[in-house]
Amino acid sequence: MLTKRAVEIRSSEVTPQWLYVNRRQFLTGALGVTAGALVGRALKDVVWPAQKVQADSTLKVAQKSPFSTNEKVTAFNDVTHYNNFYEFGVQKEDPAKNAQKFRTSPWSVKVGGLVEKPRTFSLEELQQLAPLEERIYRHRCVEAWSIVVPWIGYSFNTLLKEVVPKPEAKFVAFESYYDQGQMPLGRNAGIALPYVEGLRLDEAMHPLALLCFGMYGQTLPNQDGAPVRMVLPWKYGFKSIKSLVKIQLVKKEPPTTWNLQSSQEYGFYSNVNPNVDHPRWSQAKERRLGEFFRRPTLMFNGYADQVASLYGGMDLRKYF
Ligand SMILES: Nc1nc2c(c(=O)[nH]1)N[C@H]1C(S)=C(S)[C@@H](COP(=O)(O)O)O[C@H]1N2
Ligand SMILES: [Mo]
Repeated sequence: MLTKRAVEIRSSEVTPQWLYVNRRQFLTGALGVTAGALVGRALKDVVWPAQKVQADSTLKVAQKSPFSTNEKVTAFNDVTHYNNFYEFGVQKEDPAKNAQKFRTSPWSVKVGGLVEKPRTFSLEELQQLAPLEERIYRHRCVEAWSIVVPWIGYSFNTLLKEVVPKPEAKFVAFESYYDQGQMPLGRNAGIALPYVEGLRLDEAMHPLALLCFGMYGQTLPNQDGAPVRMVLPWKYGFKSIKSLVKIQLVKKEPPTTWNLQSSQEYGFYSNVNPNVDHPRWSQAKERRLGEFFRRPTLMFNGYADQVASLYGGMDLRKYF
């Protein structure tokens, strides 16, 4: 069982000691004895905002998940330096460079639309809805590269059950954070921002759909979608929307960023399918980062046993 919640191990245990001592000296020097009488957290946020973002890294995992693959995990360095996060630039090495100062605290996620209990969650509230699990998933980008990542989070359906979808709700619409000030390269990304994505409600309810807060035992690096993202391992990577700020339950299929950009190339479903090629390249094989030879791509990225029944009776060439 979880001995300590993620939010409890923040700052004091994770902050390097020199930083912690300096901060205390700074507080005492600047504010004298009155500092202790003030609300510690609020004061800390005011006095030392940048430190808070950088030093919070360890994320305690309560349990390993039976959904994990036993394939070799991709090197942390590859997963954090070969990214798609167009808000921070369109080259693979751009997000690692340009997202370093992205402010991810404080953070909140607004959940509403066709639900009985609409609510805005702080990141801390969201993290505590369920014990955090480590799930080692394959991730397959539509561009035909892939990675294996030990993500940390819990099934997205936990959040849905918390807000209680109304019977009319049929789809879930997701939206990423967007701020031109912090993301100046977003203007030149060639896609409409904020980034939006969507799932059919039954897909969103599937236990494999992960609400993700971390990876490799740490909170998410900014370039990988801090502080909270979706991970949908049976779908092409672009469905796994990063830096989530808004979730709406809706009646109709919501617009999705890459489909808006080019509907012939990127469908709403975008389930990994080696038998349906992208108009401009084959989807039969993929390159795993860190490996030389390409490997065959698996139907539903290897998750067919779990998810194929969601698409029974559907022509997967039509609903690509
Ligand atoms: N907001 C947002 N989410 C996004 C993207 C993006 O550009 N912006 N890129 C997507 C694509 S194409 C992929 S493959 C994955 C990449 O996740 P990773 O960089 O953590 O491997 O994020 C997806 N989520
Ligand atoms: Mo992707």
